[in-house]
Order: sequence, then structure tokens, then C-alpha cells
Amino acid sequence: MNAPLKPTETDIFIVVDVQNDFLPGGALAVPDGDAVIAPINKMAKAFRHVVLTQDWHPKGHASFASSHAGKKPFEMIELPYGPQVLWPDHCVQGTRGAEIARELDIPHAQLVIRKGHNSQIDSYSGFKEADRKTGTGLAGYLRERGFNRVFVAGLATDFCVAWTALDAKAAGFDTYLIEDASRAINANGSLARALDDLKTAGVHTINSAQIVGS
Ligand code: VGL
Ligand code: ZN
Repeated sequence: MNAPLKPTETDIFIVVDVQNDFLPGGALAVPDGDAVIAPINKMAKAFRHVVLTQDWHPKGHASFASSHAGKKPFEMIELPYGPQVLWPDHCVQGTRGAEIARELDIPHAQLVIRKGHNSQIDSYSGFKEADRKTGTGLAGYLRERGFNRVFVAGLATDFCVAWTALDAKAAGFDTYLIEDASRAINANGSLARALDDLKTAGVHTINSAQIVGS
């Protein structure tokens, strides 16, 4: 197959949260999570411009079940900004689990956006925290660099990848989520919901073959 979406100078590839804790054996392992690495490495070679995101929580973060007496991972609570899924402790700043996977082969990545560092606010999106107010600066960075199209892949499809793609679209970028280069947690129907939200928002869902051929 040819590659109808061949990357150009004004395209950016955002690789979301490919970190040890989201890979097999990690604290919040995404099923089949390591399957994203080969297609992401292949795609990244086709892009001149790549940004990484890194989930980066302080110890005792409000999204950790362990921070709330009597609560277990995957239960919901209400935080001041709205409903929050509770997670196992993961991606704690400075730990091995928080490191970007060594197998990721993208030496030309230009920026690493760390997110979720506010102890009281989660941040699935690489653009905006879960209070939906506090920005990370990524939209301004991408605009100043003159990018038009945003391609998003990584972990997990139904949380950080989807929220990042939705916020890219809301910020005015033509946005593509690469499904075969992403994997989902899929807790309580979250994948179907995320795919529905992406469709409604006008985010294109594609496969990596449309970018790199097959
Ligand atoms: C993520 C849950 C909690 C993700 C991060 O990267 O999708 N999910 N923190
Ligand atoms: Zn997190």
C-alpha cells in the first residue's frame, strides 16, 4: 500500500506515555502495551518532528487509589474538578517505572512534555490538566513552530492518547489518532466511549500503514 498521509515539514508526531509502568510488568500495564513500540519506531522515522509526553506524578498523587482511605484501583471518586478514576501508583517522578521505554528509538524527538505533576490534579492530556483549565504550553509550542497536522499514538488509547488527540483538535489542529500504534486499558467501557468522543470531535482514526506504507 502507498502512504497517502506522508509526513511533511508542518506535521508533528506526538508519542504518548510509552513508559515502563504502562508496559508488561509495569505498575499500570496496558494489555499488549509493548505492541506499540515497533509501529511507533517505524512511524517516527518518517517524521522530521516528534514530541514525547511523559506521565510524571509526585508521590501521593490524587489519582492514586492509595491516597484515598478504603479505595481501590479502578474505582471512581469525585475530586474538586469532577469524577476521577483511581489508579495504582504509577509513573512516580524519578522512578524506573516513569522512564520512557528504552526500546523507543526516537533520538530526534525534540520535546518531552511532562504532565500530571500537580499533586491535586490529574492530566491525561498532553495539552491541558483534568481541571480543563491549566495548560501545559504544548498548544502554544506547536503553534509557534508552525505545525498544522498532529498525529498521536501510544498508551493508552482510551485515556492519555484520546485526551491528547481531543485537545489537539480543540486547539485547532487537524488531528489523527493511529490506532494500530496505540493500545487501550479498556476499564468499564472506556475504549468504546473514547472512540465515540473522537469521532464526534472529528479526530481521524487511521492506521500506521497510511503514513509509512506496508
Ligand atoms: C494514563 C491512566 C493514568 C495513560 C496515565 O497514559 O493513559 N492512564 N495515567
Ligand atoms: Zn497517570
